[in-house]
Amino acid sequence: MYPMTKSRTSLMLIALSITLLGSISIGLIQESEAAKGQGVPLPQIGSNKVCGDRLCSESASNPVSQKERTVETTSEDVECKSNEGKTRTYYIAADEVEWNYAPLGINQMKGQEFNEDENVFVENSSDRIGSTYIKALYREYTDNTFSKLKPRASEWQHLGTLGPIIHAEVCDTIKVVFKNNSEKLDYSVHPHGVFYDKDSEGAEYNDETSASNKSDGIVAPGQTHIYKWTVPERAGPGPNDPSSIIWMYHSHVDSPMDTNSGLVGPMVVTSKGMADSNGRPIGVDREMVSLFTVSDENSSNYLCDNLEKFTEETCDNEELVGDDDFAESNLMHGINGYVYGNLPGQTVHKGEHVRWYLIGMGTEVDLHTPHWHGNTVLWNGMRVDVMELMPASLKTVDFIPDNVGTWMFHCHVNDHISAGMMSLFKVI
Ligand SMILES: [Cu+2]
Repeated sequence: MYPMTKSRTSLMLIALSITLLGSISIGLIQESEAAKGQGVPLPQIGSNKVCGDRLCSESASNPVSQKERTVETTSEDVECKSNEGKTRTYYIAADEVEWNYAPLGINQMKGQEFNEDENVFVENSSDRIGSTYIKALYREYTDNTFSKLKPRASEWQHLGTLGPIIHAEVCDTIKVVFKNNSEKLDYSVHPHGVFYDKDSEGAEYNDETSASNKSDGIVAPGQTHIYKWTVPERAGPGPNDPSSIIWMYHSHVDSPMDTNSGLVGPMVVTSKGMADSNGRPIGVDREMVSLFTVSDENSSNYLCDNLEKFTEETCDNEELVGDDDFAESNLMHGINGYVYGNLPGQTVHKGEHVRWYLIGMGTEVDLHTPHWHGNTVLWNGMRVDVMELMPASLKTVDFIPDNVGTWMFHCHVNDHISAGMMSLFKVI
């Protein structure tokens, strides 16, 4: 190594001083921003020049939106006073129904009959179940007599196998009166995100609770349980979330079997003061929900019932039940329980504010990448047209459709495209 000369040492000291001074002044600017209660601003995304829609220009120029997009350095949790919020009551049953993954009977993505590869999943024969399966689904009723189904409004037709959407605002209480209408099987309702005591968790395990706290985890056939979930601030949108976020509820007696059987539903929580009287986010014109999952009908509670009902075989045929090709035929790659473009009701309007909630469920094959054609969405301040979902992922995106037409909305995983995890949405 060469000995350092005096003049070179002086130059390095000057450079170091300049660097240090620069760092200190940047630190002071950040500190003064934080001191104003604004948090430390994230880098600004986009600009008015390239942004053609409302969301984009708001994030670039509207100070309120800019504040929403900062990381808060101090937390001001909303304390919910008793009796402050509303109690929102839902009457939900687990009903055993026949569900057709392809009610149109064709590959609607192509407008053609199913081909040989597609018929692997949807064709019924003497030893293949086909596209219709017995499933257990959460369905909403009008009251606690559970005698009348609440009709599903047209805007929610696209929910498919999903249970009714539960809406609540921070500080509300959600009451789910649950009836298990299964003939033979125990079911429950376990929520994500919200606050619950042990008697409303909807899952039984070795948790040292007494018998009085265990009635929630296993609701026997014909029985009813009332779940009470409160909605504190920490169940609502965080600093980088939009005004409402997606949670879900599902049966948790045997979680893998129950969810493959169909018992999953969406739950949306809106920030305090940001919900209308129905608990829906103010300023959002339309909400959409999409569940991406490979429903493994081999691991459903109803495999044997389905074999008996739709084929000439039974579960006694162990060779068939253990056959790889048979198993593959029962892997239903669906969006809300529909394959190959059969999902109805995904219509949005040009220029309206759409909030699209995404749910992933399943196992290690359930790595899904929902992709919208023709339009882009905003997620956490980032512009994307593909999202990533893992099992039990819950994500919320916003967008304003600007491109009229009929577009694909599908999983971008190659295997899943081939197996039918595709749908159409319309911008009108
Ligand atoms: Cu996928």
